[in-house]
Amino acid sequence: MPSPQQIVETAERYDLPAAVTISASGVSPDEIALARSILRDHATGATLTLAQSAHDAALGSEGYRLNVTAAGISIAANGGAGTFYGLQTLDQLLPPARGERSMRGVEIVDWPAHAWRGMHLDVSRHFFGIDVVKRYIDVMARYKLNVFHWHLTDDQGWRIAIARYPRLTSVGGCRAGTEMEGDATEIDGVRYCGYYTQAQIREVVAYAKARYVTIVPEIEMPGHSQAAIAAYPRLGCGTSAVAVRETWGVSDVVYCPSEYTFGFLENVLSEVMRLFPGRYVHIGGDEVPTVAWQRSPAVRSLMHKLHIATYAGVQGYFDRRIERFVEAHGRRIIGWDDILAGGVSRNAAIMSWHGDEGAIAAARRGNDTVMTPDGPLYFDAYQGDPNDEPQAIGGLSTPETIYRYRPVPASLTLEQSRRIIGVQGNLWTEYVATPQHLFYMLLPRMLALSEIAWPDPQPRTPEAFEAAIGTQLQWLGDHGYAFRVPNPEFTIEGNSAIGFSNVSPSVRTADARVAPGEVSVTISCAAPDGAIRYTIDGTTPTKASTAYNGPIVLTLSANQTVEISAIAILPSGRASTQSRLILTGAAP
Ligand code: TNX
Repeated sequence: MPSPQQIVETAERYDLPAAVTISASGVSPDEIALARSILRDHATGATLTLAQSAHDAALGSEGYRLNVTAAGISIAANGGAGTFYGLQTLDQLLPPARGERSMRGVEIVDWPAHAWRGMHLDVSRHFFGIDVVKRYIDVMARYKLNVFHWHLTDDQGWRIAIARYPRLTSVGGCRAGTEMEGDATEIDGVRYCGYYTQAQIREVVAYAKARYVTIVPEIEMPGHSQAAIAAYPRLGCGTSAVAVRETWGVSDVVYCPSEYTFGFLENVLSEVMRLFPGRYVHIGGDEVPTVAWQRSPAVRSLMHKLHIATYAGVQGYFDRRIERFVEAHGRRIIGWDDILAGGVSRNAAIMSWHGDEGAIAAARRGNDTVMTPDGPLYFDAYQGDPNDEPQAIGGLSTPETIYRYRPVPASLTLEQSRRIIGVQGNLWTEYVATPQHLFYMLLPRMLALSEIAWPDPQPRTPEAFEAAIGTQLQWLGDHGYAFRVPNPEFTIEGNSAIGFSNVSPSVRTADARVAPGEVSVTISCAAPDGAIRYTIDGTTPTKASTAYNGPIVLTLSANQTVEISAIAILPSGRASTQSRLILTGAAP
């Protein structure tokens, strides 16, 4: 996972030897070391040939060929990224450390459909230290994602040290409290702080680079900037001082388009660009309330002087000034699709979060666009019944809904569709306060993201994809990732179900009408070592409920309803939420 673009299984088998023999040409020592560590993890030797020379046009800069024959394993690529991805695939093909000592022959030719395969993380609403960030990047790279969008600033906290403006972190990095879960009117009164030093940022940038992940830093402007304005009140248009925001939602406190603000942002961005070598700088641009601008005499005179008629025009002026500065430093801006309203240049890349609409508008205008629609690709949405899940922002996003999402809108012409440079998941953290919860929100959903980011078209049905998740869950569990345990699935056998519909995936309840008589129900779970417990009396199953050991056989009479509820439990004791099957004997 993600599925390779082309894979052919051959009749050959490769019996793995005890010794490691690696022959490499053109490959960096880092990739050779990675190959060794993968073989060590699988407790095996192998005869492995790594060849890297830029001549295979079919592969591009990130593709690879991987062959397993009776004689050994070979990986060929044009560059380091291709070799790295070939090795990730090898890691998934090798038998487990205690598994059989041979491999099936395969010929794989693989390359990504999308150049931007991103995952975002909001560290402002809740802060995550660099060890957590590195684990996040690790798992991204394993599934061939290559852009880490680091949302470093927002109303609720400024998280990156800027040498020239120490108050950004000493004041902007702390809030006096946080709204209570489930009650936005109550503040817990617990001081909440966190930021990265520049040395830590450099460390993470280097760590990501070694895994072919580029970091896109986001410095929000002109909205979502209350933490910065709390630190340096002159940045705002208001006259009264503000504190770092303690509640979620959108703040009215925004940067004033003054020379002081532009000077500040240029100084901040200069430091940011020195830390992050990637091509893109994310300047935010979403959700900018204009009340502060409307009240400001300074904004009124600016509009008069520059003949700007609307507040969208003021944001356009703001964005273009910043864009000119960023471009003068050889970089490009990317911003949320809200920046389209003010009329940015063609060079600006757009991150489309308002469904596909922003992307369609951007692609038609000729702007490069990353698809990250609120809904399927918002990893802060619920993954199941809100009654069973930890508090989330709303909506529903499951591996299946993500897998079904098509990143290139069908209404675009071929020419316009070239503007869709990739796809990304966003993980906002208003309700995500711990690393454990963070990985619960990320995994296994991110595997579905990798499947729509890397191959195109999708080689598997959504059902086959969900079934294939199992092997990956084993790996994630073995490596200490606290993924969400997938809900058990039901299959009805021996009786042709009259109607079997997943009435509402959000409540994980299936409704089936069956012919009266004997009905056999099978329960399965994607996690290979998950044990299933169930009830048939309408109560919520617990770890003490009946253990599932094989098909449940029921005899249903006409109009009789039986409800089967099941949970999956891992050896670690972590359990899924319940899935319910409501079976009704059809009326004669
Ligand atoms: C909107 S998406 C925001 C974020 C919130 C998110 C919650 C976007 C560009 N802005 O500030 O965290 O909704 O889903």
